[in-house]
Amino acid sequence: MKASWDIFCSVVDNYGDIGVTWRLARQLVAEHQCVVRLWVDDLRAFEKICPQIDVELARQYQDGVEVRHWPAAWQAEAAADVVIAAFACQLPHAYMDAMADRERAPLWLNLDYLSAEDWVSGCHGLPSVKFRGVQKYFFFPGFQAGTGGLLREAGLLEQRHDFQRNRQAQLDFLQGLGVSPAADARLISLFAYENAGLASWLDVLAADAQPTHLLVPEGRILGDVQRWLGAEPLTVGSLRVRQALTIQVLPFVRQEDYDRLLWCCAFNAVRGEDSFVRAQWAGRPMLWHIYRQDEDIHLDKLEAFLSLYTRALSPGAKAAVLALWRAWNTEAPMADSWKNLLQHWPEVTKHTEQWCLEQGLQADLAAALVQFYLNWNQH
Ligand code: TRH
Repeated sequence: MKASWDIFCSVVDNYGDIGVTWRLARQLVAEHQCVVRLWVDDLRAFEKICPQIDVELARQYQDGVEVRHWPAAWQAEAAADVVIAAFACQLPHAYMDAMADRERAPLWLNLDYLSAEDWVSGCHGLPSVKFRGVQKYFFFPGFQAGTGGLLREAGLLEQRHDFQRNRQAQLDFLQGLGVSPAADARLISLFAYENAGLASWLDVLAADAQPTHLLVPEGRILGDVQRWLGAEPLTVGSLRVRQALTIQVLPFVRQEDYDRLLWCCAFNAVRGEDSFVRAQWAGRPMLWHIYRQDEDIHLDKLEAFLSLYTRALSPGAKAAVLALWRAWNTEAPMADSWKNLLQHWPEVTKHTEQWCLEQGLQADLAAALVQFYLNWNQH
C-alpha cells in the first residue's frame, strides 16, 4: 500500500515555508506515488505562489496533493504514516495524540532550514524529542554528503538546459510578462529584502556602458528601488529608464514561472531559502540575500555557503564573489565589488554551471526523505 504523508506548514512570514513544503508535496506525489496532505495555516500566502488555490476551501486537490487549511481549532484527524513538521512548527496536540494512538507509530520528522554549515551532516537523521513513545528525527537539507540534499524535481536540469538553448521560448515567456528587453541588454532579476546597499548598485548599473534590464518582482525591495528613482510610486508593470538601466516591476508569478524567469536572466539576486536553491539550479551567476537572524548568526551561514561555493574559483574570482555577497548582506556600497565581478564574469559563469552539475549529483531531498522512510520502516 502507498504510504500516506502529512506535511505541516505554518507560514511565519514571507513565502519560503510554503514555497518549500508545496514543492516537496508535489514531488512526493509526482515522483514517489505518495499520498500527501499538505496542511497550511495561511492560504493567502500559498495563493501568491500558486494562484489556482481557492483560499476559501478547507480541503482541495492541487496537482494530486490534498491541500488542507490548518485551522486554529483543530478537528480530529487520523495521523499519516509519515509526519513532517516543516521548520519546527508545533503540531496540534490532538494530532500528536492521534500519532501515538496508531497501531504502528508514524515516522515523525522535523524538516529543518537549509544551511551549509559543517555541523549539519553530523545532526542530519539524529533522533530529537519523543512524544508518548513516538520518536521525532531531524532531517536537514544541505549541500554536502551526509545531509538530506536539496529539492530538485526529476528532469529539472534538462528542462532548464532546453529552455536556455531556445532563445525564442525565452522571448515568448518574457513577452507573456510584458518584458521586451533590448537585444544587447543584460537581464537581471532582483528578489530581495530591504537593502540600503541597493542604491549604489543601481548607480553603477545606470552608469555602465552595457545596458541592463532589471526585473523586480513586487515585494519588499521595491521601497529602495522607489527611493533611488525618486519618481511616482512603483506598481506592477511600472517601467523606468535611467541612463543604461531599465527597471521593470513584475507581478509575483507562479513558482514554475519564477524558475523560467531565473533561467532567462544573466544574473539573479535571490533571497531566503527556496529562491536561493532555484537560482543555483538556473546555473547563472547569482547573489544571495540571506534571511536576517538575531545576533547576526545568518552571517555565519552565509560564510559557510560561500566557502563551499567559491572553493573551485581562482583567487581573483573568489575574492570578487566574496566581496559582492558580503557587501550585499551588510548593506554596504556595491559599486566596486560589482565592477570587480564583471572582470571575472566568464569564469564565474562557467563555475555556476559546474556547481549546479555537482549539486545535481546528490540525491534530491524528496528521494532522500523516501529512502529515510524505507530504511526506518525496515527496523
Ligand atoms: O520569501 P522568502 O524570504 O522566505 C523566507 C525564507 O525561506 C527564510 O529562510 C525563512 O526563514 C522565512 O521565509 C520565513 O524567500 P524564499 O525562501 O526564496 O521563498 C520565496 C518563494 O516564492 C519561493 O518558493 C519562490 C517563490 N516565488 C514565486 O513563486 N514567484 C515569484 O514571483 C517570486 C519572486 C518568488
